[in-house]
Amino acid sequence: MRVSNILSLSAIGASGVFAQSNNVTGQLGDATVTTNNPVGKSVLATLPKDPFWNTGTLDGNVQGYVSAKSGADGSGVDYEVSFSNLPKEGGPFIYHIHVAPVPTGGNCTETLAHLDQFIRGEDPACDSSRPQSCQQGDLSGKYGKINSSDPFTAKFHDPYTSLSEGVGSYFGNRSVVFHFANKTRITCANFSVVSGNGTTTPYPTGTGVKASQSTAAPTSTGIPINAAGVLNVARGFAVVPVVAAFFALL
Ligand SMILES: [Cu+2]
Repeated sequence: MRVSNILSLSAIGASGVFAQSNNVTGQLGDATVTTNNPVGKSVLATLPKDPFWNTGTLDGNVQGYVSAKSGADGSGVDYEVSFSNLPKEGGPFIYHIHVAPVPTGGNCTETLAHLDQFIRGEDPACDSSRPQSCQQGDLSGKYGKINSSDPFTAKFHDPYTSLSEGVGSYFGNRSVVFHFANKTRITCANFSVVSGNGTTTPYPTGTGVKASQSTAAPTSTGIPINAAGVLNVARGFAVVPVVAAFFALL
């Protein structure tokens, strides 16, 4: 399945149908506004006690969280971020949504690359005046790096990420990574759903599936198998960030 998806993706890229040469944007175009985010749904990623990487400029770990909830009328996502106990040097710090969750053991490298469904890549840097042209996961690129203020807090609305399970822009099963300015990964945390899964039948992101949730049993890709028509499309998009990771590891 993976091979066939890579091949189909290559075909899209080669066709040039979505390619735009004048503006910086993804191979599949600019990011699109997400809709149908379940009203009342929220997710939270809280940084762990211990850092993944400590160069000696840290006293314990950076503390904080990224919380997010569905935007008004289900359009986009409203974020609230808070970080404190920042490293004494090495800023401005950056943070992103990465495609893969943090594995047991906390290895931030295994979160792979940024959420980048439209295959935009890292360079040139995100232009915050055109957030739709940036990697979807590049939250600090779009909404501000973390300078000297400690604690750092911010609230912003991002139209291009989703809390609707089963689409590629969904990040409730992904992670956030906090970096030094030089991109070294300091710490990372998984998002998890904390409330209001809307009309979507919840399924665990960790182990096991309850028998009562059989209508939404995970497939091997972790996507519920109900609503097959929608998911045939969604599955194609969902694999894009994974493929992109091969090109944009950092
Ligand atoms: Cu990152």
